Amino acid sequence: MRQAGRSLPEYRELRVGTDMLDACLNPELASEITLQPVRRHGVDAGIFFSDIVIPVRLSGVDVRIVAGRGPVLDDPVRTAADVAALPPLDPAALAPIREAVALTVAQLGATPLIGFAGAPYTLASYLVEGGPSKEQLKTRALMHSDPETWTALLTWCAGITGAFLAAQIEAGASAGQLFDSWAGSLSLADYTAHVAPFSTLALDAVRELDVPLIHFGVGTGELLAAMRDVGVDAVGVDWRLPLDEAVRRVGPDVTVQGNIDPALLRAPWPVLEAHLVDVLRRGQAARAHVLNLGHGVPPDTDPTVLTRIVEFVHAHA
Ligand code: 1CP
Repeated sequence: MRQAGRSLPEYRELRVGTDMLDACLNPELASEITLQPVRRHGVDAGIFFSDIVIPVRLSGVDVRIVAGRGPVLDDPVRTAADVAALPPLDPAALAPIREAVALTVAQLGATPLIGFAGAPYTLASYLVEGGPSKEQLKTRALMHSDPETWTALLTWCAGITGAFLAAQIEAGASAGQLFDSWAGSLSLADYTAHVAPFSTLALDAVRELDVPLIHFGVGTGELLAAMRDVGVDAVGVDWRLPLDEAVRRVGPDVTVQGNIDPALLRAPWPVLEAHLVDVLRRGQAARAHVLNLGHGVPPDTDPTVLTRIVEFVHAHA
């Protein structure tokens, strides 16, 4: 999950003087950052340290990550000509990603590594808006006003993000998670007609690699069944929807992932413990449950709380 464990002092220390995307493209550094929270917390899987905009950068688009804000582009992509000018991704550019994953998997031993990528809609929202945006108004306007440009843009995003995910799985990642973080802004009708087909297309790049696929978004309670239908083994659920209700919505043949409320990481332990018990109990409605947070770890989280959650779950689940 977003910035999972990257609240650690050892992470901050390693990152001093290195730009975020440069850190992602340095195989030794990316591997070491991936391993830090696994070592410290004893979690059952690692998530690869990278970012959803890495394949955009590797295609040659000028995107950077601004601290405290997120991905920013000085030249947003808004017209048919802008989309036509998007460069193809040279597969050779993914070499540092393959190398970082291979290094990491070698050190993780029996602990699996989760690879990930951004879904086409969420990626497109950064390209069109030029940065983080609450409701993606320009993006959703483009979807309806210029369907041809929309199709070209989302097809480009699906191609690069599918290649990014495939590179990680081919190099040894044991599962793939597609993050459509901002899909919760969409109506079910828009999601189904204008977004889901491109998420399916992105995942087509990895289907033959035969690893479990997870699909996550924020505020996507109304979209969960449609997100399942792009062809995944698990859906991620944010903290808004109880897991047993999520299971009711997606049916018995899907694993659920979630959904500790990140706000409760700062609550007194007995409050957090009661929440964990509730999340674990509701998760039993599913055929299988991957426990994690309902969204990212807030950067000011006390890391000892995360370790305590892992210990509690290992003792009680
Ligand atoms: O958790 C991890 O460290 C794993 C690696 C990871 C992942 C899975 C990072 C590193 N980013 C992501 C995915 C990601 N990136 C998503 C999807 C998941 C989610 O919803 O959180 C999104 C939307 C982004 C875009 C992004 N990158 C943001 C969000 C901005 C916004 O619009 O709200 C931010 C803040 C970044 C920067 C970033 N990416 C990752 C880290 C550790 C950071 C913080 C930068 C830093 O430490 O300097």
